[in-house]
This record gives sequence, structure tokens and C-alpha cells, in this order.
Amino acid sequence: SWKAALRDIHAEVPEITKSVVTHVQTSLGRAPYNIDDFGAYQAAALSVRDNLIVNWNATQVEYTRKSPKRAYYLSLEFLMGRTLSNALLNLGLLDNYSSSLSSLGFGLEDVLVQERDAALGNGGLGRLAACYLDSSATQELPVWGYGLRYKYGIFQQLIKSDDGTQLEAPDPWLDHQNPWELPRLDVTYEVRFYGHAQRWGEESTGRATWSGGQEVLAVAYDVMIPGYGTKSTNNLRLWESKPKRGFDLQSFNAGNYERAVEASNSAACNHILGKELRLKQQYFWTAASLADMMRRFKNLEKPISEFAEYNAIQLNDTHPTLAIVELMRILLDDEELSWDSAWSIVTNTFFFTNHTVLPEALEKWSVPLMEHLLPRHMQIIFDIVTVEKKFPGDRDRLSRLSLIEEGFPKQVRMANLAVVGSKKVNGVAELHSDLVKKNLFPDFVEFYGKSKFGNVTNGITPRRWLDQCNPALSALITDTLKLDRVTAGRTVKHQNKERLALFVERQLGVKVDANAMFDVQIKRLHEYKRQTLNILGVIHRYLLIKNMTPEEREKVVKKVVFFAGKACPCMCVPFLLTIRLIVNVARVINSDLDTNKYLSLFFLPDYSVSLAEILIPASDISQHISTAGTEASGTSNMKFCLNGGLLVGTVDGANIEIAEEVGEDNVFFFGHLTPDVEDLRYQHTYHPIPVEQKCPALAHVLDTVSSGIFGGDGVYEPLLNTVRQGDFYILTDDFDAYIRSLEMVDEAYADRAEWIKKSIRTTAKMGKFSSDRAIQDYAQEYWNIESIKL
Ligand code: DL6
Repeated sequence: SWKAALRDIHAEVPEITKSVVTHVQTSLGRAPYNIDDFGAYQAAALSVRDNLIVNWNATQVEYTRKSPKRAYYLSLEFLMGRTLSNALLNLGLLDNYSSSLSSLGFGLEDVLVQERDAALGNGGLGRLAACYLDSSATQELPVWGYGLRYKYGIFQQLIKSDDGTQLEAPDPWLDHQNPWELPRLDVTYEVRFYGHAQRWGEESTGRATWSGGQEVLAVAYDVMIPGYGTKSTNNLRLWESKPKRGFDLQSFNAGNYERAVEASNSAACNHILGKELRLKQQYFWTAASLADMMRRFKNLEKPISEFAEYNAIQLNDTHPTLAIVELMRILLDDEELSWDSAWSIVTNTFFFTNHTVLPEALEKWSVPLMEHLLPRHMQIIFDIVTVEKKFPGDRDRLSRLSLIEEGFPKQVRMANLAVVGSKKVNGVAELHSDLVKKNLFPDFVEFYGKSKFGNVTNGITPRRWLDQCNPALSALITDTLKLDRVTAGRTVKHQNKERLALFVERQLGVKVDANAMFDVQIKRLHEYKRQTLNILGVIHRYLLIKNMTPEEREKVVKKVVFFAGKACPCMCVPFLLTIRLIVNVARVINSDLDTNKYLSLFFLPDYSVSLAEILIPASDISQHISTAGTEASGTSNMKFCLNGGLLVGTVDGANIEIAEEVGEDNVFFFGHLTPDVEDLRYQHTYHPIPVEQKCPALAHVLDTVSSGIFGGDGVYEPLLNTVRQGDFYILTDDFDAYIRSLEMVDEAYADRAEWIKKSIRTTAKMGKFSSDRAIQDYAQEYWNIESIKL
């Protein structure tokens, strides 16, 4: 009976308490009566880690014993967030630890917030990798992640109080030690850079010897990834670089190296790292990971020809593409296979996920740089000539298909290399996968046939993005049939809004009305995501309310708008102004006594996984308003809907599939469709129409910003001019429809009972977007791996 079960649970509590107290004394070296929240967090984490290690060991032993085919997820980013709450949830120990900590005088919530986020990435791509690890372990699939152990996470974002600009500060996340990792000083590999490559004999595709240059040591740190409701605990192996002992100081300037590593060792966005450092990072990580896989494979004592039958390697975007070349190098130069045998193994081992449709985001590396840093790899890339036989003489097509882009300097096209070297290629939502075929790689589709190109719509883990961030909704779902769902749904949402309101009050010292509609847009700042459209829409609303009579204002739906997101500091200047505009508009709107009861606005600094866990459950409506055809998938759209927030969005990325699942009645779509966008851009260039004529409402908003009422002394002109001239992201074309869709949101929100029903229906229909489904797709359709029961 449940009473007996409860007794059993409580019987465990003294054990847990004992373990926590022991860690306080022996691991932290502190007296139990002299411990603060942070100490309690550290001790609890170490105690939970003891459980994880046992499960992790048992899982790895079982993998070794059964020698299954394994999959490896290579990702330069893993946006893990906090671990303690997730580990407790997955282990089923949340209540026990809560009781135990409370018996020691600590509140679980106070302890959980002591943990720093592991923010080893920028945004969606890195968080997706973290969700996929959770789902792989939960489904007992033999999947390991491989990444880099950055010393610094993505920068901490500060907002300058005088003018609202973004400032960046380092995030030394390891300063407080990381209880979730195990340093593996026994797992190290040497990684070479520079030097020279000498081919053996005449044959261009034969063996070579790569020697000289510098070698650094890759040291493994293992992070345990617990599955939910299973003992299965997978591994995320992160590499750290160490100078190799006894290396040649004559030929290598140690001082420069240290500085270089220091500069590179952060999860910063591509643009701000020096090119060479970024390429070094990529090779260091892929080479160490492949050496590790090769060692594990060798332990199986199978012929090398069977490598692809035991290993599948997923490339999370193009960052790990060098792994393709590195495996070729190992197979040719170390294993002495023929070119064809080696190529056949490689092209049966790798799988490539593309995450962007923006051509400018496709990675390229200069040939001279690659030749200098990785001379043997550059030889191999030149040797990979796969297409010429099929299209002899079709020079245009061959140049599009080529791995090398002509120019000064020549460039290696990493996406082409990833396509050529992989067994299958996929996009991350239906529309995106179509665009990948039609726009990015049409010549490859013709060359290889359609079957090489597939789709795996992204997913999110319902553990973190429902159970953990919204326990009340999770409980309501579990308990659903017994309750009056509409009332309970409303209560849950309201509690979450109050939690966010309290958070904002503590952070910014401002009271927020939890009875107002909460409208949220949280994501990396980018032009194509169109935060600018949102803030211009807010200004439009503000101007309308400002011009109303007091009686008219009483009919307005009260709304609080939240933004959060970091902007890559290297992004082009006009766009960086968006944050500044939001912050300064907030200052004016929030202090306007005529209107602030009806509309207020917040930019919450330093967006992170943990902040998302507070914002998402509290949203009534969230915005996913990219120009159609530009957002590959989006995953926060899934998180909001799972938490019963409705969506206002363009017909783009995974919004489309969400609408298919939850019903178009429950989504507020607006804007031009993907096929229109190119024509509109053509018209903007060749037949421009002034904004005043095309969209007077928007022109009025732009003029209001120019007038200086939000300060700035003309500072916003470069941003406003991106809309007035060229308007690449078609704000002028979409603005009116956007405003109309927000009016429809207001109308729908006025009928609260119906709104809550929509919200509950939305949550209920989100099953497709579980990362468990996505990982099953990969496991079955791509990697061909099976669960291993413990
Ligand atoms: O697939 C995860 C995520 C998508 O949901 C977003 O739509 C997409 O913008 C993002 N892509 C990247 C591209 N980065 N690179 N390279 O982060 O991937």
C-alpha cells in the first residue's frame, strides 16, 4: 500500500541525512552546525553523486559486457543548466532529499538555487544536446556525449544602468567546483597540431606520416547522465587540454600557449574566438573523442572493418566535421586500410544534423589555415573527390558541390564535407528539412538521391521542462481525472506567474501584476528572430493606450511583456541596439502613470536555463516570430506549449508542427509564408515603397523612436534604418498582421475559461515534441542501436 511505501521512503531518510552529514564533515571539512545553504548544496550534491556513480558504473559494465552498437553525440555545446534537481527527479529521490534537508534545517528550494548553471553553449543547439542525453539515458540507450570542458561558460550578461547596453562578464562556472564530474586522469590522449605530412610513395590517396609540430594532452572529465525511472546512467565525456609534459619549449612558446588556451577556453559564440583557436578547439575535441572511441572498439577485438557496425557518430551541426577526416586519417595512416575501405567505414559511421538555413551561418575554414594547423587533414580533404565522375564537365554544378570554395583564400566548406562523409543528413523540423534539401544542398540531393536526407523534428525533455520546472502542472496531469481541470489549470498558471512576479521584484525591485497577461519572448538575440518586431509592437500598443481616454483604457487587456536573451557581442552594431531599445522603452513605459497599469515591460538580464525554468511555466502567450523560413525549428516554442502557454508565431520551424498537433485554433499565426519571402526581398531592393506608404502604423512607431522619447539622441537610427531601408527580415510586410494577431490574443484572453481550456488542450497535445520520441527516431532510423536493460 502507499502507506507502506511511504514508510519505506521515510526509512531511507536517515540514511540520506547520514550521507549528507558525512559529506559535510569529510568532503567539505566543515562542522555540520556551521553550514550555509551553499555548503548544504555541496554536501547534498556529493551525496546524490554517490548514487549516480553506482548506477553509472553498473551501466558502463553492462555496456562492456554486452558490447552493443553505441552511438556518440558530438556537440561543441551542452547547455546542461543545473543538475541537482534533475538528478533527484530522475533518481526518484526528490521527496527524500527534501525531507532530509528539512530535518537539517534547510529548504530544498534554497539549496537548489545555490548551484551555478553549466552553460557550455549559446542556445537551442546546446540545450537540444542536453535534452537528448537525458532521453537517451531514460530510454536505456547506449549513447555517450562528447564535448569540451570549457573553463568559462557563455558570458554573463549585465545591462548598463545608464544607457541599457549589454555588457559581458566571464562566467567562471568551475570556480565553485563541479560535483557532477569525475576527472579521469587515466584517460588521456595526445593531440597533434601543425608539423608536416609526408605522403608514402606516389599514390595520392595512400598513407602518410604526420610528424613534428606540437602535441597537447586531452584529459577526460566524465559527467554522469541519469535516466528517469531507470538505473541507466550514461556518460558525457568532456575534454580539457593540458600542455604535454616534457614538450619542446624551444619550438613552442609556452607563454603564448597558456594565453591562447585561456582565451579560447570559453563557450563563446563562433565570431569572437580567433579563427585559429576555434579550429584548434574543434580538432582537439574530435581527435580526442575518436581516439577514445577507437580504444574502446579495439578492446572488443573485432576486425577494424566492423567499426561502423559498433559505432554511430552523430555530428551536431558542422562543428565536429573534422571527425570525418580524423577517422579517415586513423584508418589510412594507422590502420593501413585502402582508401575505399576507409571511406566505406567512414560513410557508414557518421550522421549529420544541420541546424540552420542561413547560408551565412555555414562554417568555412581557410585552406591556408587548415594546411598550417592540420596539414595531413588538408591532404585528405583534397583527396575526397566524390562527385566529378557523375557530372563530368558540369563546371557550375561541380563548383557548388566542391568541398573547396574558390577565392582568396580558398575555403573548406564544412557543411559539404559533413554531407559527403555522412550516411544520412537531417534537418530539425519538417519545413527546415525541406529547405535543407531545396535550398542548401539541392545538388547533393540529386547526386545521392532523396533517401540520404531525412527529418527528425526536435524535442525537449519533459522531465526538466515540465516535471521539474512546473511540478504543479505535472501533478495536475497525473491527477487529472479527479479534478475540475479548468479551475486547477488556472490556479497552477497563476501560482507560476506569482513565482515569476516575486523573482522580478527581487531582481529588479519592481512589482508585477500577476493578474495581467504575461507575454514572453526569450531566445538568443538575432535579427531573424525579430525581437525588433516585438519591441516595435510594444511601442505601438503603448502609443494606443496613451491616446485613450481613461474609460477606454479600462477595457484594455492588461499585459506584462518579458524579454530575455543574450546578443553575441560581435554581432553587427545596429542589431545590438535592440536590447538597448527594449531597456529604454521599459524605463519610459514602466514609469508612465497613465499607462503602466495596462502595459509594462521587462528585459531580464543574463538569460539561462534556470531563468527559462521560471519564465516558461508563467507565460500566457509566448512569441516565436522569426521571418518565415529562417528558424530551423525552435525548441522554446515546445517548452512554452508543454507548460500551457499559447503561441503567437509565424508559419516557421516547429511552430507548424505544433499547430498541427494542438490545432490551429490554439495558435495565433500571422505573417507572410516562406515562399513569399524571396519575392518580397526582391521588391524591397528593386521597387522599394516607403514605410509611410506601406505600413503607416509602423512608420509612426519608427518616427516616435526617432523623436527621442525613449532617449538615445539618435542612437537607434542604424537599427531603424534596417527596417526603413532594405528590410531584409520583412518587418514592414508583417507588422500589420502581427498587430492584428496580438489583438486576437487579447480577445481570446478576455474569455478566461476558454483560454484555460486552450491552454490545457495545448499541454495535452504536446507528446510528439518529447525528446524521447526524437531520440527514438535517431536510434531506429539513423544509428540502429537498441536499449540495454540493466
Ligand atoms: O536544432 C536546435 C536549434 C533550433 O531549434 C534553432 O531553430 C536553430 O536556430 C539552432 N541553430 C543553431 C545554429 N548554430 N549553429 N551553427 O544554433 O538549433
